Amino acid sequence: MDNGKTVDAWTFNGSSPGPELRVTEGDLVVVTLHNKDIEDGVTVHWHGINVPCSQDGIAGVTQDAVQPGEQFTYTFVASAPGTYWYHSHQMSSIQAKKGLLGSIIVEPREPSAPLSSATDVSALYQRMDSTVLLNGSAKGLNVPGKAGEQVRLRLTNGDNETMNFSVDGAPFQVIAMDGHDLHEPGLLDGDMIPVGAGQRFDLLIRLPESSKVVVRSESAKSLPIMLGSGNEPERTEGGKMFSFIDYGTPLKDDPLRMLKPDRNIELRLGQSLFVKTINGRSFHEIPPITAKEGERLLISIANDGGGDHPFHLHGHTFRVLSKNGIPLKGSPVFLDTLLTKKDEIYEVYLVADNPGLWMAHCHNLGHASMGMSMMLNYEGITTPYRVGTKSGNLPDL
Ligand SMILES: [Cu+2]
Repeated sequence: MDNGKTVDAWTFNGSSPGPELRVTEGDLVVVTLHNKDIEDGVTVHWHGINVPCSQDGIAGVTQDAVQPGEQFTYTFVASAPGTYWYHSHQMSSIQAKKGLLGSIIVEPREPSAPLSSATDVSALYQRMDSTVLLNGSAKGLNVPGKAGEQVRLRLTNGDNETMNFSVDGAPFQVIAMDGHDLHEPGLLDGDMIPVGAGQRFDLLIRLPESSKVVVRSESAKSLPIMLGSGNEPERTEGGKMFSFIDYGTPLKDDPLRMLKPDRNIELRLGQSLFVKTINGRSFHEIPPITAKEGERLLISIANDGGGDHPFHLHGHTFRVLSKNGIPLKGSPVFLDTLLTKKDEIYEVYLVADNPGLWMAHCHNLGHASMGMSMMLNYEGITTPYRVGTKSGNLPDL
C-alpha cells in the first residue's frame, strides 16, 4: 500500500480495487472473469444493477463459483445510469475484504446541462487489514479545479461499517443515492452524510473562490478528498445528520399515490447470542419471501439492534415510503441498500419485476456471514446450483 505497509491482497487485473468500469447508459456490458488462483473460487456481483438473475454472480444460486483456471462471462445491459460497484459474492465477507471489489459507473447517455460539465470523480472506500483505503490509496485524493467549477463526487462505501462524511468549504447537494437521482435536491451546508456499507451517495459541489473543499469521513480522517485550490477551509464540527425524509421536493404527478401494495411483509433485523437474525432466525431457517411476477410488495424493515444493518436487496430497486411511521415529504428515494440504525423502522415498496432467485442481506458482510441473509424467490423458478460445503458455493461466508 502507499503508506509503506504490505498486505496480502486479492486483486482484479492486479489491483485492488479492480479497474473502474465506466460505461454508458444502454451499453451492453460483457465482462469475462478469469480465476487465476483464488482457491475457493470467485464470482462477480454487480451491486445495485438490476441484471438478469443468471448474471447476478451469486455462488450456489446463479452460478457455481469460478474455480482456478476457469472463467465465466457476464453479460447485461447497463440500463440505468448511476454509481454502482462490484464485488465477489463467493465467501463475500472474506473476499471483498481481501480486495475483490471495484467501481462501475453508468454514465447517462444525455447528461443534463449542469452535470455534463462537472468533473466526475469516484471515491471508493474499502478496508484492508485495519486500514481504510480510498481508491486503493492510504493517502487521500486531490482533485484540481478552479473556482466556479463543479465536481460530482461519487462516494461508495465498500467497507462494512457506516461512514459519516463531512464537507468543509462549500455548500453542496446530494444529487443521487444508490445511483438514483433525487428530485430538486436543496443546498446543504455543514451537514454530515451517513453512507451505509454498500451504499453510494453522489455529491455535487461548486468550488468556491476562497479555499479548497475538503470531504472526509470520521472513520478515515487521514484520507481527505481535497477539491480545488487555495487554503484548507475551517472544519465544521457537529453538523446535523443528513436525512432524506424531507430532502428535495416531491414529484408533481407521483404515481405512487395510486398504487396499492398486494402484500405486506415484515422483516425484523436483530441478533441472538451468536448469530444475526431476520425475524428471529438466521440463514437457511429464514423462510424466503415468495413473490409472483408483477406483485407489489410493501416491506417494513425494522432494526432491533446488533449494530447498523444496511439491508441490501439484489435485482431490484425499492422505494422508501416512510421512516419511523413518518412518510417521506421530499424527493422520492430509490435504493438498493437501506441503512437502518437501532430502533428505526422503514417501509419500502417494490414491484417484483425481475424474475429469479435473489439474495437479501445485511451489507455489513460480517453480519451476513453470521446469518443475516435471506432470499426473495419468484414462484416457479428453481436453480441447478447448490449452496453448501459439498458444492463449495458459500456466497455469504
Ligand atoms: Cu447488519
